[in-house]
Amino acid sequence: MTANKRPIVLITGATSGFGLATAKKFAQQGYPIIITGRRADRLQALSTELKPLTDVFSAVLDVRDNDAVIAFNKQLPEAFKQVAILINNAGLALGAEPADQASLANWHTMIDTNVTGLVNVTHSFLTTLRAQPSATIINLASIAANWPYPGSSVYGASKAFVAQFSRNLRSDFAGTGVRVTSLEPGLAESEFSLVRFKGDQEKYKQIYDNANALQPEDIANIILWITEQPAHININSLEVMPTSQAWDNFKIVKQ
Ligand code: NDP
Ligand code: 8X3
Repeated sequence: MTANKRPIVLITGATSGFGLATAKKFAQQGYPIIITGRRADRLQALSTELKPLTDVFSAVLDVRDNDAVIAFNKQLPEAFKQVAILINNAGLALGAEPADQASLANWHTMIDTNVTGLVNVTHSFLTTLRAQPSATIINLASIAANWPYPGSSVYGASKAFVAQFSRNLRSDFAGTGVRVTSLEPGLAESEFSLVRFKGDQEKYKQIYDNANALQPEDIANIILWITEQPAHININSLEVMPTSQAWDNFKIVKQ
């Protein structure tokens, strides 16, 4: 494919789940896409699949490594430099134990990825985004940013950071061409729970069987919709759940 005039889309965590579905969605619509993640084999396969549809640049990138993020940005080919849509999607949960039983290493990995990684990529691309006539940043937060639940301690807190960071960016960029959205999905079927529970297939089945969970394609559709709103509209935050999911009562632990 040759370079086209649609805005260039950068997606972190495009090797699975929401990121993968979003890459496919934007490619089908003819947007030039930059796909990143840590798993080179998956990026290669996706790149091969999508290149007949659009311009694709893929790069192995661990968002936790700020030197790598800066080098990645610097070394983007000329045709992909003017990123106008940033989908900060890379992220993970690890474990769901009560806080006093949780692993500190897991907590650090979630903070390093969901908070520091997202900040690294955002900071690196802000100058480019500001230089576009119109730009959109979509940050993957979660319902866990808004609602506490047992076992969510650092995961939920990391997503609350993402949600508030998004609102603060919005404040900074009010009246400019840069739009910012905090996208806050609930239960969605992807490798998320396999990662969270170290590949435990039983647990995966327990969570998703008969739950009619959101699918990655649902999130990809929403992401495309957000970006295709007229330039004067900013979707600040968007919380989305499957109809099978809702809030529960406050618990009262009797003594
Ligand atoms: P998946 O596990 O399917 O995908 C996660 C993606 O993040 C993978 O492509 C993975 O790629 C990438 N990733 C993880 N760590 C890093 C890293 N250090 N550097 C670069 N990429 C990384 O999960 P989902 O698609 O479900 O999750 C996507 C986002 O949505 C996450 O931020 C998650 O917290 C959030 N979310 C998920 C929900 C759900 O229920 N599924 C609900 C609400 C929010 P690789 O391993 O190749 O690096
Ligand atoms: C993922 C949704 O409810 O598992 O962010 O935390 S939840």
